[in-house]
Amino acid sequence: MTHDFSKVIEKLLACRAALIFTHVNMDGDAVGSSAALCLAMRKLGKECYILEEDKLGDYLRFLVPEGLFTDLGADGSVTVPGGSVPYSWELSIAVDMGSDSRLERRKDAFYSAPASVCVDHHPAQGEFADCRVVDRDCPAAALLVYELIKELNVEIDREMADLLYAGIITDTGSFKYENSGPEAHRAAAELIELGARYELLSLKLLDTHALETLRVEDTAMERAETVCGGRGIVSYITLADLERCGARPENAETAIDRLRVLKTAELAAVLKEREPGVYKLSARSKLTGLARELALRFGGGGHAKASGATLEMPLEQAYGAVKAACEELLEGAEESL
Ligand SMILES: [Mn+2]
Repeated sequence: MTHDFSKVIEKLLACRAALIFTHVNMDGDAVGSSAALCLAMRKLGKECYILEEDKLGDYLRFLVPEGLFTDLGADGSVTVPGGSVPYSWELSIAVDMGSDSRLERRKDAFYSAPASVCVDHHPAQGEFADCRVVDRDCPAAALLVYELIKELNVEIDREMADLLYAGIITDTGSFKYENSGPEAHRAAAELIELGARYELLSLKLLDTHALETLRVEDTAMERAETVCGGRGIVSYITLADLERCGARPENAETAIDRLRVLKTAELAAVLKEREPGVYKLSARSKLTGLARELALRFGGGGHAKASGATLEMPLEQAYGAVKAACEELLEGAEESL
């Protein structure tokens, strides 16, 4: 898998300072790809930071060295650790971000730079940035960033290898998803040769959950209902549930994976209340693209088998609509399991 990074590289090399943006609610690929690129830029002598929208989840913190993140001030300005004047940068870099809607409050900051690039692997949802390398068939943004860093001739140290490996295992479900073809395996092998701590990373990223997360998963499980004779499974998690479990929104992220393993389920969906009356839909399908079809029905998108949407309506209405849509999609689709 080779991509033409020449224009992106031109911009990376031409700037003095850059700011990296990745999707809100960072996962292993978002943080892995953006932090590895940030470290590579610094090795090239550039000033570079990642502008966060929300704080990194606890389980990802061990991956990232101190001093890479900065956040948006209340007045919308960007300051960097130790600097009092607003940070000024010439290049905005988006990684692992399919749409500029995922910039949320950082949108003005992103477009305030004279130039912008985007390196991504989501199906395009409206083009943004002056210069783009987008490959929707690439399993992880970290894989694109790995290729880019090699082309920049930056030496990949163990810290960077860990970050890139983390991105790959996150987005391939530890090489279980359809997207984990030979490129992902080959890159993973190379990154292990460069020092990536694969056992520790798999353990910490994929096989470890906080007690609060297990409690939220249990809540979603207890309440789960099957639709279409067990071909679908749906559930929801409210803010009150999170409070009862002593949990934070990120503790609800894995509930969908618990539901998804139901033997007969071709499609799984979970609604997670983000703020009163605002529900994030997460959908997963096994062998079909039904997850994306479901998300599209609610104005969302994502990958064929893993996607999401946002519903702004009362819970009863949102949950009813999702159940009905699952039922309808499954009835219209041939049995896949
Ligand atoms: Mn990704």
